Amino acid sequence: MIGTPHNGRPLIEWGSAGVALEKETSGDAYVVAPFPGGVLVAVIDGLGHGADAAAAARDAARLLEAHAGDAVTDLVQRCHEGLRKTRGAVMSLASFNSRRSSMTWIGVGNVEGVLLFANPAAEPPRDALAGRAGVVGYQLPPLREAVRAVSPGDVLILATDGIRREFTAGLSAQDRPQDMAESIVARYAKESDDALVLVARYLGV
Ligand SMILES: [Mn+2]
Repeated sequence: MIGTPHNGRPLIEWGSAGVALEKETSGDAYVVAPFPGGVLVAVIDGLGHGADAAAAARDAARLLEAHAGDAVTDLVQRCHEGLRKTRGAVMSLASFNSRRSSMTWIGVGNVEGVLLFANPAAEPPRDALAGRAGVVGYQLPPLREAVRAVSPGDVLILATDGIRREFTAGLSAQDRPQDMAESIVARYAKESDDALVLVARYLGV
C-alpha cells in the first residue's frame, strides 16, 4: 500500500500481515497515521490474546491516530494513562519527519524494530531498535526516544513477539513492503501467540 498523501506525495510505502490465535480477534494492532510534515507508524501488542487484548490494542491505536503528530514520548505517556483500565500493552512507535529526513523511535516492551538501510554499502546494513522493558498502562520505563537519519529506500520493520526473532535473516530493503510482511509471517509466525508485522519504506520528498 502507498500511505500518507504528503503534499500530494506519499512519504512511505507500507504493508502489513498478521495471524490471530483466536479467529478474527487479534490482540495485535498497527497504526499508520499521517500528520502535517510526517507520518506515525506503530505496532501494539495487547497483553495476552483474545478480546481483552484486542480492546487494549484498539484503545492504544485510537489514541495514537488521534494525536499522531505529537512527540513519541508524549504519545506513550498518553497511552499509559488511557490504558490503565485495560490489560495494558507493549508497543513500538516510529515517527517519520520529512523535513529533517529522520525517524524518531521509542519502544516499551518487546515489539521488535529493525531499520534496513537501502544503501548496499551501509555498514552495518541494519540497525536494531531495542525497546525498554515495561507495560504501557501498567508500568512505564524511563521514556527515552532515539532519532535516526533516514534515506529514501530505507525500510522499517516492526514485529510483535508472535514472530520469531530470526525474522531479520535474509531480508532485502529492495522488496515490496507487502511482500516482505507476508513472507515474514509465513516463515516466522509462532503458533502460540498473535503475530503482526508492519513494513514501511521511507520514500522521502
Ligand atoms: Mn504477543
